[in-house]
Amino acid sequence: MEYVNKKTEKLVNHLSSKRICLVSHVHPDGDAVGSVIGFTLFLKNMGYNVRGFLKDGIPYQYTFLYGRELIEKKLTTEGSDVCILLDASEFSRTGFEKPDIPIIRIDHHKTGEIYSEYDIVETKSPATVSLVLALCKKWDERYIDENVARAFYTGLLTDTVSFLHANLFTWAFQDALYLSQRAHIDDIGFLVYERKRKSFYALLMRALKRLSFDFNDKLAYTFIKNEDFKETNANGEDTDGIVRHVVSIDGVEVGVNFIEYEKGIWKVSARGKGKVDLALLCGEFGGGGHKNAAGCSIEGRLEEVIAAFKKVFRRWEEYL
Ligand SMILES: [Mn+2]
Repeated sequence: MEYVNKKTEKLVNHLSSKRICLVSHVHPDGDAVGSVIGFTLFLKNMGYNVRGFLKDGIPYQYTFLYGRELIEKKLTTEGSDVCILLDASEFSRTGFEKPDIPIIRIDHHKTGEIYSEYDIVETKSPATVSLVLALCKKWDERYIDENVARAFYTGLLTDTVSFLHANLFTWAFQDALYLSQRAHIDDIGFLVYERKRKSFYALLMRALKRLSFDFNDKLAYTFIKNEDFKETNANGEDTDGIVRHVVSIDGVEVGVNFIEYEKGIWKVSARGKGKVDLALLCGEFGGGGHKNAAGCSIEGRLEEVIAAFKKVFRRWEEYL
């Protein structure tokens, strides 16, 4: 916390009277959405000139959040002095062209780029929203209103997979307590997890039918082909959560979903249970993330992509 305290103080001083734009990664998860929306609302409450951007917009499961309508899909940094990159290891993850104004990164991913002396990168943080919350508390906590708190709680809930994972549970629970005292949060779990579309189950059924195992059933994987999206009427948001079913199997250490969003380009979504460092593993393919949740992209035919992944995975075999 020492590091976060020092850095937040420094960043608050630096940002005062600046015009700010906020961005996060493509295929945004709850942490990306929660940190962009929550921070945008907070800065607006304080009277700042702020704009929030997400290339892919707000996914269906987060459309209940107040403030979603403020988030823009096309990045324009004209009129902004600084761009804050949230929950992303590098700017390229935003899907936007890198702007020519200073970038500051606030993130909890293990790997990535450092953009300035003001960056706050703390891997112990349970979510990026926790770092943004620390910043807002330092700034002026009176402006953390109901809507800000609900956005932050959504990020915390989803990035910890409903408090299933956290590098520091005490930190996660302290934030949850704080946010629950500032907003009613009892409906958020339902809104995020129990409003799945039929198309999600159509994709899930295909994925479960294709389950494969290797390395003595320690590795389980499945795949979703580009055609599957059209045939099931699903879109990219419907893949969210499928990999959890794969890794939840008893005895499986690592679960992987290979998703062909674009023809011939497979997005690898990997989840683990602590024995394999998936951030490092995915890093070998130019990706990254956290120890137990990471991703990367691999190009090629499905068989080649799976073989390439297994080849790298083999190096972790002794830890299984
Ligand atoms: Mn995150």
